[in-house]
Amino acid sequence: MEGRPAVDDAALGREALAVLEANWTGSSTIPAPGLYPHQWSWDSAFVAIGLARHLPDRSRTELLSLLDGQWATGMLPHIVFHTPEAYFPGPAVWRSQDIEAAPSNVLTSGLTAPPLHALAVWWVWKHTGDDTFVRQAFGALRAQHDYLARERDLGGGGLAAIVHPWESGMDDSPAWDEPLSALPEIRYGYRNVELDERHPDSDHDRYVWLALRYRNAGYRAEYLRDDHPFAVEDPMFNGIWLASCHALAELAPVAGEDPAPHVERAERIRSALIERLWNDGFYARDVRSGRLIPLCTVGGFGPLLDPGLPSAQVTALVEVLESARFMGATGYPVPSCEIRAAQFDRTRYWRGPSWVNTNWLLRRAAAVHDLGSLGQLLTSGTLRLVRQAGFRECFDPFDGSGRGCRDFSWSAALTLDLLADTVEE
Ligand code: 9WN
Repeated sequence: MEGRPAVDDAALGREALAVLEANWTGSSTIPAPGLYPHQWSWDSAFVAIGLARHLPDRSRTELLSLLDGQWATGMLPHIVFHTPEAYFPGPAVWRSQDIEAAPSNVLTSGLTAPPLHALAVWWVWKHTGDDTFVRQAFGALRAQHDYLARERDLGGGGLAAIVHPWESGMDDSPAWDEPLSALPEIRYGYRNVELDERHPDSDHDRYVWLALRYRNAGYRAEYLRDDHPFAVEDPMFNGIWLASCHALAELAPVAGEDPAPHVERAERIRSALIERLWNDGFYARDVRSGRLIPLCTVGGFGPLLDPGLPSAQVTALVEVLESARFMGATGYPVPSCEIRAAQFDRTRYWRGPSWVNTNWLLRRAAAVHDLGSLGQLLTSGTLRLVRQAGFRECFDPFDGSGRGCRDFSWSAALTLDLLADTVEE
């Protein structure tokens, strides 16, 4: 299905629903036909958010089927393989069936993804008032957060570290160039042809090498702590985690649980973000070198999702976001890397193009901080992108042309949410 320019909001909404219908497998939504034939973790959370006001039953099923892939450690995998569809790296690479903590009834990857799920459950609850769903999901979400606190605080300062670029959801972000360049040069010579446009050989081979090292170490926490060569504290991953802690605190009474531990965790993450990643902007920290990575990407705005972020940080971040370094110059919100950086590339994936999911997250941040005009700019700019180019994976931030695959689920789902907002405003 090709997204044609949709003349009015109702037509755009119908096209979005048609894409999500086509990508629905019966228990979850694939990110896009062909390239992504399984269930991806944060994609599912975005789909559930987008459908909450349209097909809430679908949102609930989506999230619960993702939680089926959770490991006994609490780790929520970044891919759940519900079908034997070919994908690289697939189950034969991850070998979750050899891991005792992995579920026995479904195959998964061994990495995690940005922990957006508590926010997604909260979102569904807010729009449906379904307490039973909250009670069904709460234990798994709490376990996911406990896992991050217990096994991923590799820097020891209260933040969760990603151990692979795929865990950020922003695979080829130039923020990972420096930690990746410290790894040995790898040449496996095999790769998914479809990835060619996206990642140079050397990056993709390093991604696979890192994943295999972790797998060969049995996905052990001690290996991550002592030996794994890639560990980065990402402001977007942690900003999302913080927002999800607030969500869990609000959901706790519904599930008959104490909100206090989640409030305390949110405060600890906020302090750690400011102490460890703030330097007139939020930057990723390479835990192995101990250095901040001096590059401004869209990930640096993640902590804006925190309603308790001090106003000094909020003001400084919004100024940069609206400036000619980001959306002030491009015409479309929000380039994934600041445009004056040498690494900026308007055509390449997370190295420059705009994405509907990060626009939606920043739209959410604007709502949290009562920044009405910023929120409107993000909504109208994002709707202009999908109206003109269809539900593409990402977009050239200067001319709005579509990049990556077509009929991309989160682009469709979050469009539905933005359309619902424009009706409510
Ligand atoms: C690796 C599915 C996923 C998204 C990520 C996006 C991309 C995969 C890839 O696609 O990652 O997991 O093949 O590059 O970067 O955000 O979840 O849509």
